[in-house]
Amino acid sequence: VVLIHELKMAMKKGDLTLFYQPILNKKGEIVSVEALLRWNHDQYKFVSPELVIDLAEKSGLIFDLGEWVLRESCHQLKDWHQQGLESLKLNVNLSPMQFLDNTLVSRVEAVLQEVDLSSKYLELELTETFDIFSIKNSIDQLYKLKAIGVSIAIDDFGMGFSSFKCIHQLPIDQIKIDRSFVWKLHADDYKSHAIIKSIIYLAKELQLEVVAEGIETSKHYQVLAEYACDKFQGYYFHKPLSHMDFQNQFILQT
Ligand code: G
Ligand code: G
Ligand code: MN
Ligand code: NA
Repeated sequence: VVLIHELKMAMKKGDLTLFYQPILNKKGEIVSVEALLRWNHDQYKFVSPELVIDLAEKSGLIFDLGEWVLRESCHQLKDWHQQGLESLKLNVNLSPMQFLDNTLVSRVEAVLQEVDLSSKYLELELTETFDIFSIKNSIDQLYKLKAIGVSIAIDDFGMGFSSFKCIHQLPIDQIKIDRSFVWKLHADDYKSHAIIKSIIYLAKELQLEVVAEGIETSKHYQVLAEYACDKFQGYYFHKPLSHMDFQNQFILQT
């Protein structure tokens, strides 16, 4: 309860920040960044984003927090576009709870308009570990988001209880293979190899993009590249970076 109050204060004071983790294509070019929430708490230093999201969901702050994350990251992306990274895209995590808000779609539209950012640069990630089907209107809202040109990704794919149902019934564009499968890609773990190959095969059949997350070693990368995964994300390439670090590394100073 104290923390919820502090989270409200943090939102006001500007103690929440976003980090950005690069996502690479097959050529090794950075094609997108995933915005990840960080809370710089005076006392506890870093509070884990899982806890922050959990608190926000329980307190109802998630609606405003989610909108803040979207607005902040879209502004940042626009800035990077203007600094020369014109084709960079943005991945933003959505809490499934945000679909309880019937104004979600119009809020997303309003932010894009305010920032003057085309919807084609925005990809919203929906975690598969929550039952999105249990929320009334969630599928309608997804179709509306898609209709305005936003892409939809299924995050943590394979960890939920309805992976195939999500693929079958939701208007998705991208699958993000859960990192737990990536981490088990040892030479002798034939099941992990089979699972990953199948996910990639399925994605191709349905013309969905497939991203592997949690890539930590060159071995992980090699195997995924061999299986023709489209995009790659993980500490092996880049950790989530502060906007300054991202800028210093990837934007040529003029
Ligand atoms: O950044 P990190 O890997 O520690 O994130 C941990 C979890 O918190 C991940 O599941 C991630 O999807 C989630 N997360 C991080 N930032 C956000 C956010 O802005 N919104 C939502 N809903 N989840 C987030
Ligand atoms: O669930 P989601 O994919 O949104 O989670 C993103 C989280 O994964 C972020 O908190 C990020 O810090 C973390 N992450 C990204 N790449 C790696 C990685 O290679 N290894 C580990 N352990 N975590 C990662
Ligand atoms: Mn994610
Ligand atoms: Na994930």
